[in-house]
Amino acid sequence: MAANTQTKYSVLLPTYNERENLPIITWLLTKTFAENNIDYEIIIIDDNSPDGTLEVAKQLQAVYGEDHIVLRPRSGKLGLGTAYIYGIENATGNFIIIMDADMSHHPKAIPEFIKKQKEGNYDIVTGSRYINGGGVYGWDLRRKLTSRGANFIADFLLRPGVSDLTGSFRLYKKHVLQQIIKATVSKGYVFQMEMMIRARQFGFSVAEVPITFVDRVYGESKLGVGEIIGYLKGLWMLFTSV
Ligand SMILES: Nc1nc2c(ncn2[C@@H]2O[C@H](COP(=O)(O)OP(=O)(O)OP(=O)(O)O)[C@@H](O)[C@H]2O)c(=O)[nH]1
Ligand SMILES: [Mg+2]
Repeated sequence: MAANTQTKYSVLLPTYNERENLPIITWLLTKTFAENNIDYEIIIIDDNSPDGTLEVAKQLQAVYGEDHIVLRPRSGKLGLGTAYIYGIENATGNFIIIMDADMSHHPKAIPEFIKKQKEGNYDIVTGSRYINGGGVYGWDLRRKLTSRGANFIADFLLRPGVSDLTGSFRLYKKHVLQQIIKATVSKGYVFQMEMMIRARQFGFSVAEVPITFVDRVYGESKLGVGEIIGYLKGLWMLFTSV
């Protein structure tokens, strides 16, 4: 118990049209932290979702309390990269957990991330779908191949030593994330990968934990040809510049 008193975890939860998913993910997060006696806050960064996600977030804050649910809404859809930066600026924890709000990332993995981090005092622990024990459920073959292909090409060109580069379920020491995010220039899917490349560049230690990724519970997916081309362009930029 005493070991946890100085350690606090800030979960950054960026949301855009997640009104159905948000109550479930919030409940699972609060349950996981409470059961494991972990000090935490959940920072919800909503970008003025047209589906009224912020109204749902306010109700959740009323239920779970302002010390556990922090609302940091923004006026429009400004993108994930700046949502994380805004979240970090508002975080009071010394560790940051980044995850999606659409239930693709299950909170039950968080205690494993924390355990792993402590084992080697790692700077970063990243959830991997592509190591033993991990996996992907609910995706069609096209989406699976796209994800595998994206990781394969990045691994081939950049040799980052991390098996899941495009995943976004990660635990960071706060100052480490601050430094990495400041150096990261990409947008879109390449963003998560660049963060790992920068981590290696700065010499930060990265450990992996297997995770099971499930396709989003509610809402439409947006991966299209534009995102794939954007990814390849970003990859090339990194390959020629890092
Ligand atoms: N604040 C904010 N959150 C966003 C934005 N775009 C996406 N998100 C959230 O970021 C997380 C990841 O986005 P997703 O849309 O799930 O991306 P994805 O998993 O690659 O694609 P899906 O197949 O649609 O799930 C989710 O919690 C989204 O609600 C944005 O512009 N601003
Ligand atoms: Mg998703």
